[in-house]
Amino acid sequence: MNDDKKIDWISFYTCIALILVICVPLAVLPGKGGAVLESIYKFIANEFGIVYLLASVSCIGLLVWLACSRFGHIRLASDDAPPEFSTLNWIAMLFCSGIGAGLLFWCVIEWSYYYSAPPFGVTPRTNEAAEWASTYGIFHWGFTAWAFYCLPSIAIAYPYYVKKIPWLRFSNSCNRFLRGRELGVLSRFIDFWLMIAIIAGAGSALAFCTPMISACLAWLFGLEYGFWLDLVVIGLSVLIFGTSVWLGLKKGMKTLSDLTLVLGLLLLLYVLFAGPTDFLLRTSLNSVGLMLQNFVRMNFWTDPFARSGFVENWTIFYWAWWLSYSPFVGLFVTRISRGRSIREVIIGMLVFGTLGCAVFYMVFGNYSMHLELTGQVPVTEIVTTQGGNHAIVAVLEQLPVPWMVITVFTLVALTLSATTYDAAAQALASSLTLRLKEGEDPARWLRVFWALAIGILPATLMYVGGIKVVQTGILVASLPILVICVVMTVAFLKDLHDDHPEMPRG
Ligand code: NM2
Repeated sequence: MNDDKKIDWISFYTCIALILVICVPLAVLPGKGGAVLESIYKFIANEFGIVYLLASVSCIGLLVWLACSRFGHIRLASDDAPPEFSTLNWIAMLFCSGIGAGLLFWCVIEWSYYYSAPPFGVTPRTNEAAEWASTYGIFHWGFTAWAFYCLPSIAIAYPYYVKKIPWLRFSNSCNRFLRGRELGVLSRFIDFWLMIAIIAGAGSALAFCTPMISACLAWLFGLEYGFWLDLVVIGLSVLIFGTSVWLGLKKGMKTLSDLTLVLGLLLLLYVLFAGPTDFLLRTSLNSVGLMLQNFVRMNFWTDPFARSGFVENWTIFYWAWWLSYSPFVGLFVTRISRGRSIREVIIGMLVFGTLGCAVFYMVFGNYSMHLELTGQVPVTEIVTTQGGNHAIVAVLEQLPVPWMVITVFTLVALTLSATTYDAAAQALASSLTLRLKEGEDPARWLRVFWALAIGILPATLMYVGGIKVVQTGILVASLPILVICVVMTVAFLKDLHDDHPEMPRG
């Protein structure tokens, strides 16, 4: 094996041991493990919820300041070489790395939850509730959420490219405080936690998406929807992203991301024009206005008097979910952003990331809402009685040539989740590789190993504990990430000021 790609065996085995320590008790005592996790969820959401809200606001504020500041034009590269990937490829990859098929699941049905239990004390199932319902999903996948991805990306990329730390690990971001102890307990703890967050986050994606893809396949091929079909779907996803990981970044992930982008755009255009175009455009424009006008309110809303649970159940859960993905997305974005400036990364992620998610919500979410409001499909009822997957199929079925729509929808879901796992496997593999030169991929076997491990482990967890366990896991896993993110931000800002004391304004 190439000596430059030496594996950090201690971390490797400790990571595996950690996964077993978490999974085995849950597998053996599913009920008990689930109950413990559930009470932890409540405790964190109630006691620390406000910290997540504060973090999100600070994160977005900091990024806007950074993009406008003299530091914005700092290039993330150690030489003058042009960016490694074209801007379009780069945007496609950064979108696809952090967004999985969960987007497709939630964008079709999320509004229905808000319509029946709206925020701000609005009366359920009214026109006002519908306006908020079509807006809140965009907010939960919008600027604030992407800020959680963006800050770690820059904080990891800066030490890697500018300070030339020769490996690409999550703990790099705190290197200022860990210098000389790169393989010490604290550094290793940070890198282990990346693992835990990936397992929790990836589990969530699998938990939501596998049944959705199964339901689509069951409809397409007239199969019986059930456990075995879910297993086939997991196998299929693992096969796709395992192959992509094996092929490497340029042949695998890049191709898959481009394919996802094209298929996704075609699907959106089809629904926009084959569906009620006028309604979709009106509701979308209205939501943009409503969100922009209430952006501050939505970010700062703690619901202090009514305590309806909306903030804890939705906003805090979402922020935790984005946070749990943020380390691996940060590592992956670092890997693909050589030659980009800090400003470009911020704009690329906040603007294009938000835009990408928003169009799915605007087109699919509002289309689905239209079906309910016109009495064609009782989406809310199907969601509560049969589950989101059936509601999604019932919505897609209404479009002209439904088999084509459902086929493309399933393909986009498969490729989107494959790209997310691909990025996660890359991040894990690079975290366990000592000395990784700029532009280099970690060893192939290690990437494939993690691709299989993160496909199989969350699947086991999911069937042992169910979605609730996975959701709870996300919140638990995200709390230490929140602390690490604060430390990394302080380290990053101190480094910036030390390295660029008197730069002219740019
Ligand atoms: N986030 C973006 O399947 C997915 O879309 C996973 C979920 C963290 C809310 C990503």
